[in-house]
Amino acid sequence: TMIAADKTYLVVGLGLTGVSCVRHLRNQGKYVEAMDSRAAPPTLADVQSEFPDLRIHLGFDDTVLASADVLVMSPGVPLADPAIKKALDQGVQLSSDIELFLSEFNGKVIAITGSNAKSTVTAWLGEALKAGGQKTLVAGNIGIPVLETDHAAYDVAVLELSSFQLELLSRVNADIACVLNISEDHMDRYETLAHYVQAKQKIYFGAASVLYNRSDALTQPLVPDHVLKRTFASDAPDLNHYGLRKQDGNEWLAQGFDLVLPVSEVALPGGHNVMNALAVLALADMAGNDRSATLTALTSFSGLPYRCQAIRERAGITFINDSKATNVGSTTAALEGLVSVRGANIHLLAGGQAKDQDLSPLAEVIEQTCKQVYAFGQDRQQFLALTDRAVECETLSEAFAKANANAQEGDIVLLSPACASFDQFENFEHRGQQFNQLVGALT
Ligand code: UMA
Ligand code: ADP
Repeated sequence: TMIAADKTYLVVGLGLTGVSCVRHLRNQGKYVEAMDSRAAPPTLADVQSEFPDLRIHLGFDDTVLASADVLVMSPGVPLADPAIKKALDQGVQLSSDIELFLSEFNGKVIAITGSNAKSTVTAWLGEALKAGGQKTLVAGNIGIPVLETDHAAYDVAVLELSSFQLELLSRVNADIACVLNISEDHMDRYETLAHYVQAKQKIYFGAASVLYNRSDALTQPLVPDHVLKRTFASDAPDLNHYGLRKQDGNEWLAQGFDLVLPVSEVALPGGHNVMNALAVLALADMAGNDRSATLTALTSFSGLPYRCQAIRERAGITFINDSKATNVGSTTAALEGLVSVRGANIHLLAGGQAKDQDLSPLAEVIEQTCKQVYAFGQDRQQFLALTDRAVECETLSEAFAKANANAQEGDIVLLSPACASFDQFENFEHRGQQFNQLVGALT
C-alpha cells in the first residue's frame, strides 16, 4: 500500500535557530533535511553527531530548494538570496522558527522590536512578569531560539524579534506588539531605510494592542481603530499613556496624571534606560501584571552584560563595556548617558563592520563627549574620516592599550563600537569577553 508522503521541511541555515528547528520538527515526527550556504558551518560536527541520519546539504542547491515543500528559514539568510528567492517564486512555502512557535503556542504573546533596547526591555519585562507570578518564557533574538524550550509550560511569551525574523512572518497576531525606537541599522541587508522600517512595522500585523514611542514617528502603527494603543516618551503623558512628570523638583515615571516611581529609583543608569523603564511599565500594565511586582522589577533589575556595563575602576579610570552597541543610535545613547554624569572625558573604542550605516551623526556627539577615539577593525577608516580625534588601531587590544596609556584619573575608557563584530570576533559577546580580559589583566 502507498503511504501518503508527508511534507519535506528544509531547514535553511545551521546556526542556533536552524539546529533548534531540526530538533523540534524531528520531535514532531516530521521529515526534515538541512542546508547551509557555507562549506563548513561551525555547528556541523555537533549536528552530525546529534542527528547521524540527517541529510545535510552544504552550499545552496536550486534543485534541493525547489523540491522541498517548506523552507524553514534562519534570520541570518537574506530572503533576497537568489537561490532562496527562486524557490519561493516557484511556490515553495516560507516558514521560520517564530512562525512555527506562534502557530503552536497557546499563551499570551508579547512581541518586542526596535533598533535598540530590545534585549534590555525583553529581559526586564520578563522579570516583572515573573515577579507577578506569571509563567514567563523569554526568548527570540535575545539569544534563545523560541523553539529551544518546551513552550507548553508557559502562560506568556515575551519575544524579542529582529527585523530579519519579522521579514519571515506574515501576520504576527500578538496580544501586545511594540516598536521601541527606530534608527539606522543593517543597511547592508536593506535597500533603503523605508524597507527596514517596513520589516519592523510587521510586528503590528494582527495585534490586539500596541505600544509605541510617541517621540519617534517611525514607530507609529497603522492599525484599525479598535486596537488598544498606548504610547511612551519623555514628555508629560496624556491620560492612560506613559511619560515623565516633574513634581517639587523631582522627576517621576508617570501614567497619565499619576506619579508611579521616582526616576532616581530606576535600577539602570542613563536617560535611555529611563525610556526603557517606561516601556517595561507600560507593557507590564497592558499584560495585566500586578503593579507592585512591576515596581519591584523596575527598581531591582541588574541589567544585561555588555550593555553599558561598568567593569572596573582602577587608578581613578572607569572601564565600561558596551560591546552590544552595534549601531550609531546605541553608541550615541552611551556617550550622551555617560557625559551627563561624568563629563566629556571619554576614551572611545569603536569600529568593526559598519554595515553601510551613515556614521556622520556620531561626529558631533564625539566632539562633545570624547577626548579621543581609538578606531579598530575592518571599517576603521570611516571613523578616521569622521573626526580628527580618532587614532588608527588594527585590533581591539591595540586600541585598548593606547586608550589605557592616555587615560587619566577621572576618565572613562568605553568600548561602544557602533559596529558589528563579525570581522574579528565570533559575536558581540566574544568581543565583550575580550575587553573584560584586557581590563582584568591590568595590574
Ligand atoms: N549564515 C550563513 N549561511 C547560512 C546560514 C547562516 O552564512 O546558511 C551566517 C549568517 O549570515 C550569519 C550567521 O551565519 O552571519 C548566523 O546566522 P543564523 O541565522 O544561523 O543565526 P543564529 O545562530 O540562528 O542566530 C539567530 C540570530 N542571528 C541573526 O539574526 C544573524 C541571533 O541574533 C538570535 O539570538 C538567534 O537566532 C535566536 O533567535 C543575533 C544577532 O546578531 C544576536 N541578531 C541581529 C541583531 O541583533 O542585530 C539581528
Ligand atoms: P538590542 O537587543 O535592541 O540590541 P540591547 O538592550 O541589547 O538592545 O542594547 C543594545 C545597545 O543599545 C546597548 O549598547 C545599550 O546600551 C543601548 N541602548 C539601550 N537602550 C537604548 C535606548 N532606549 N536607546 C538607544 N540605545 C539604547
